[in-house]
Amino acid sequence: MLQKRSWAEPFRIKMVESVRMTSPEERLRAMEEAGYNTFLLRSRDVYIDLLTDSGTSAMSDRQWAAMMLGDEAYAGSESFYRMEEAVQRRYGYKHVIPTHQGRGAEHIISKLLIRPGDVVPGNMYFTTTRLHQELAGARFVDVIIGEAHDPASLHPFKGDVDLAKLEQVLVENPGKVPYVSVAATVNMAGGQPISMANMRAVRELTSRHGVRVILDATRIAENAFFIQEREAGYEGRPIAEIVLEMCNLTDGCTMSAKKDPLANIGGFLALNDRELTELAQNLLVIYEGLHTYGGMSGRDMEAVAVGIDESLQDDHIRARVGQVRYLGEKMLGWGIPLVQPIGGHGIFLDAKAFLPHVPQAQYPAQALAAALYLDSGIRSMERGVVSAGRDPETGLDRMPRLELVRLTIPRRVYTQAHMDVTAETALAVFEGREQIRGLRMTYEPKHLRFFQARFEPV
Ligand code: PLI
Repeated sequence: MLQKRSWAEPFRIKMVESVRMTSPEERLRAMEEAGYNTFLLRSRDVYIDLLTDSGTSAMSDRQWAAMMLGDEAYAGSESFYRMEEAVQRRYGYKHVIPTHQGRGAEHIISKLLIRPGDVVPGNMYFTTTRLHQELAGARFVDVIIGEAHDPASLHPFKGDVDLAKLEQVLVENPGKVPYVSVAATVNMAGGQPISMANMRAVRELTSRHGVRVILDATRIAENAFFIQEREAGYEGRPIAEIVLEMCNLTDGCTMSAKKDPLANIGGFLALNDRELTELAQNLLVIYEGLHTYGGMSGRDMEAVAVGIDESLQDDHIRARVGQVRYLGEKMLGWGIPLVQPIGGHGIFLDAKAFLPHVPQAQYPAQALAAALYLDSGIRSMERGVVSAGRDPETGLDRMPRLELVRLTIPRRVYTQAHMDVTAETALAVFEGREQIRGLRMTYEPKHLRFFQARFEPV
């Protein structure tokens, strides 16, 4: 008798793309040419690409069909109005400002709201978000709960804001906090969710201080899945309803449509305040494009409009997070150290526990990402001291407690067999971990160094 019935993805595959397996010698040459930075590898040299879930989703037949309807008018494109309608209906904000991708929206909102000397609290930093806040003159203050910095903590909502820490920042900096930056889910913590109860408490606290809440909605559908699964009162509630409820607790959002909304490019800023919207639209024409395309083509906006609806279907999101969990549970079964609970968009290997013999100053996560590639051509990403960058005030490296390697799962792209191969790669590297050496940085760009830095083995 079958004890358990399996589930499968709610789609079938209509088009395929070949991938290439390389030899160990080819991979070593490619890694050396890439300066031990997986961002600098050519995709043709990658077998299973888990660098990011950003812009790497497989689009549906409906998205591709909608792209044929793209209205490429410079001004007043019908495609913009279709995307605007989808954003208003699904996320509930009044005004939609299209941008070329998420960081375009972060740039506009940071320029608009931040004055030099301001303080922006948030539930852990994200690289581009914090950099735009800093470039606008603010200092970012991390107010996430302490559990988020502990890879082994099983807290169900590691994305929650520590309300006491937030209140302290608000009390100590009157008139200097333009907004609180809240992400759902929290990428750098391992794709960890924030609870609705915590979001409601953040709303109440900030209302008392007259401070806005700007949501990073990039992976909000995944966040809603965890709320549906774990939070009292949300069991059985549709994902779409949970998303709308969460957005309603905020004043606006930035969105990278390259993640949840299943598009290959695109993003937006959404706001409720009319005056602020007009100012944002005015900045938009300087930095992105006219307010009815903002750096996207008409067909991109069509793909986003359809993708938003698809991203909020319960069976889609269950399969998406389910695939990530399948991979993580396999690795956990073999004792491979990773961030728990398993998050929404990828597996985050704990490089400090994986390579205890490599000091953090020798970039253990960067070295581990290189080792995974050398073993089987699987591409992952460092999320540790390299990504954290330097403190703008002291110029010294920030030494984050989390030193992670992210194996990020693109949406609707890979099969369960790809997950098996990935888990087996992690196991092979884990078994040979004592051979892995640290790295030294040989080239360091000024901003967002993880994208272009180069390394060599020590
Ligand atoms: O890559 P953009 O500019 O469309 O979006 C920036 C961005 C904002 N917020 C969050 C939480 C992100 O994860 C994010 C981009 N993330 C990338 C590229 C990633 O690989 O995770």
